[in-house]
This record gives sequence, C-alpha cells and structure tokens, in this order.
Amino acid sequence: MSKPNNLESLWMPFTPNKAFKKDPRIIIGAKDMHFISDDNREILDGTAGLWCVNAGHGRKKIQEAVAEQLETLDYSPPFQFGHPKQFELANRLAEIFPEGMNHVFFSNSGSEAVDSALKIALAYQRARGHSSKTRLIGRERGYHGVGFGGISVGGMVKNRMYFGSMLSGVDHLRHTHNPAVNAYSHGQPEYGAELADDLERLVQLHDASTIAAVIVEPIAGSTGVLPPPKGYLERLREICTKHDILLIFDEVISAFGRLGKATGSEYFGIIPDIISCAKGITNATIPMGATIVQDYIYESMLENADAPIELFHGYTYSGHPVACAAALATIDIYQDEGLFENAAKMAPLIQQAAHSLKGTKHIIDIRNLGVIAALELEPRDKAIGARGFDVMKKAWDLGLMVRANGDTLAFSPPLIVNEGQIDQMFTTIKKALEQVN
Ligand code: PXG
Repeated sequence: MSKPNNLESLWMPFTPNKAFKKDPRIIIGAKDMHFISDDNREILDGTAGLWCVNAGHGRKKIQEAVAEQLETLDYSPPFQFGHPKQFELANRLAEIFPEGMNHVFFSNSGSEAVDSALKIALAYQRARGHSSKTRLIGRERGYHGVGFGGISVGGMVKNRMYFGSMLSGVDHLRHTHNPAVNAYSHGQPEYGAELADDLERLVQLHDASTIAAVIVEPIAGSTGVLPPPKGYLERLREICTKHDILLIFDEVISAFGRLGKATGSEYFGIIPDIISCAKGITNATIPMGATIVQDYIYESMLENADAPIELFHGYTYSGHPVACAAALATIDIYQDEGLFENAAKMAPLIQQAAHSLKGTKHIIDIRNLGVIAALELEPRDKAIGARGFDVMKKAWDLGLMVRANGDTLAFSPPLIVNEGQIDQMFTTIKKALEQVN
C-alpha cells in the first residue's frame, strides 16, 4: 500500500492537525496484536485501537461473516421492516447482559448509544406518568461521546466549553479521583464511596420528582482511567432505587470483556436500568452501538405509549445487517476462545507489570482494573498534556501504541494479549519514559 501523498484535505478528529501533518503516524495494516506502520514496522497494540478491537486484529471469522452478509443482504430499512440477524443479535446480547436486560435498541456508535439511552430514560419517565422527571445527572470527568446529550452529561471540560449551553436541566456528581489518599491503588481504590452521596445532595436541591436518570461509566476511561472506589457504585445504585431514578451505565469501554466479564455490571455485581455499549460489540470492524434496557422499561413503553410508534427515535443504520453479522461473529469468537476468561487471567499480570513501574521517571500515580492500566505523569510546567503526548510519540517510535489522555498513558490491549506482550508493553513504555523530559 502506498503512502497518502497529501494529508491536507482531511480534518482529523481529536487530533492536533498541524502537528500530525508535520510528523504523521500512518497505519497500513493490522494482524492479531500488532499494527503495521507505513515504514513496515510492527507496532504492538497496547490499546486495542481505541479500546475496541477486543479480539485482536484481522479476525477471519468476522471477515467471512461480513463478506457473506454483503452478498446476501447488504441493507434493509430498519423502520417498519426487519431482517433476521438483528433479532438474533438482540437475543444473543440479552443472553450475555445482566438479568432482566432483554431489550436492545441498535445505533452506530457509543455517542448514539448514549443519546439513545438518555432519550429512552426521558420517554420512559413520561410514558409511565412521571413527566416532571426530566433532569439528567452526569459526573465530572465523565465521557459519554460527543453528541449534545453526551457532552451535556459528560464532564470533560474541553469537550464542553466550545459548544455553547448544551442541554438544560443537567447536573453533575463530583468525580472520584483523589490521589492524596488513593495513589497507587491496586484495582479499586479504598476511599471515596461517600462521593455517591452527592446524588442525595442533588435530590435535596432539585427533588427526585425532577430527576429522570443518572449516567456514569462504571470505570471512567477517557478521562485517564479512574476505577470506582470500593462501595461507590453500590451506593449509587441504592440511592437511585430509593428515589426512583434510573441508573444508566455507559459501558462503551467496559462491556465485552475489558474487566474479564461480558459487562462491567456483571464484574461489579450491580445491575443498572440501562446500559449503553459499542466498540467491542463488532470488534470495531463495523460501526455499531447498542442500548440495552430492563424489561420493565420496554414493557412500560409499549403499554403506555400514546402513539402506535412507541419510541420516536432511530437511525437509518440501526441494526445494519453487516454490523449485525460482524457482531454475531465477534460474540462467537469471544465465547469460543474464552476471551473474557483470558482477560480475567491477564488482569493480575497487567496489575503487577504496571505497578512495577512505580518510581520510574515522571510517574506520579498508577491505576489498573481488568485489562486496563494507566500511568499518570507529572505534567510539565504550563503545558498540560505535552509530556504525555511526547511519551506516546516516543513509544510509537519504539514499536508500541499507547493512548495519551492528557498526561495519563492508558493501556487497554486486545483480550488475546499474553504474558510476553504485557511484559513488552511495560518494558517499552519504561524506556520511552526514560528518554523523554
Ligand atoms: N461512552 C464512553 C464511555 C466512551 O468511552 C463513547 C461513549 C463514545 O463512543 P463513540 O463510538 O461515539 O466514539 C466512548 C468513546 C480515549 C477514547 O482516548 C475513548 C473513546 C473514544 C475516543 C477516545 O480514551 N471512547
């Protein structure tokens, strides 16, 4: 494959375009645990792309399923018509998602899965006669994609500050990051369960009769990997139930094995009312998102709808046949190869390897859970994110893809990762850290 010779026309997402085009990193191929760069180097994929290629790259079974689907039925309209694979996939997801979550609404990305979740929450409250419940609660440092719904409940400052006033009637819980007491925690930190009581305070302020739903990532990813403090999610669930507020888990990152189970909900043993997911659902081969709801939400919507169409929401590509074929093949791979179990097996090795870097130049905190680890670096004076960015680039030169979220380096390799590759990831990043000021 040849190098693109003009990089100018493309406006790259979430990328410093000027810097990239001066010093590009171009990927031309991928197989299993590796990317191939345009100078023909093998780059170890320490991030499963963007937390999404959970079964590793270039999986034959998915390729064949996609090719066959394109030959048989390339597209069918999702409104008023159905095709078999979307029903089959909804059933498969219902099997692996938590108890009582048997109804699936399809979309094309995590952002859409989140917006669908928020809209379903509002429509459900109205359908069951609680139409004053319109308020949505998110959390500081939360990431829920880039739609106006997602950035409104999200809490990443830069993702919000450029885009006006967003949705009204949104409030936020405090984030759970507290390095003063929790730095270098192995897995879930000890302190911070009481931060869930912020929801009680918001109920005091707004009254529960105005609050439709709370949305959180069970483990915050994009903001730099923040595992929930022990007891925090349990408390949040309790308070939501007490005040009849829906709990939405945004599992775009945590579903499909990242924590060693099908969902973060299963891993933490907490059942939310709605889950949004995407990414690993198709091993990232074809865009797809899904919003899975508890039976009582779906049933109430069907029973109480004031129009034959119970939910005025959907996308041209909801349940796209090719995405469904890819997702079914992906779930087969996860189950046939026991990849969630492999993730659970690798988790302690990642924990050990990550924490062995304590004391390495620049590192001020190390966090981990499941097949996720993060190294937080001391920011440079007046240049937040610059050091993280330079280490990411240096790692690329040394043959490793790692994600820099500001000054936090995040690792989330495909779930096929083995012990040698874990070792290579952390040996390489150590080298990169030592070579960057
Ligand atoms: N919710 C969560 C929890 C996510 O992590 C989205 C929603 C949005 O998904 P889409 O498919 O619309 O991008 C995400 C996406 C990073 C990074 O660097 C993470 C995501 C996307 C891009 C970068 O951590 N997660």
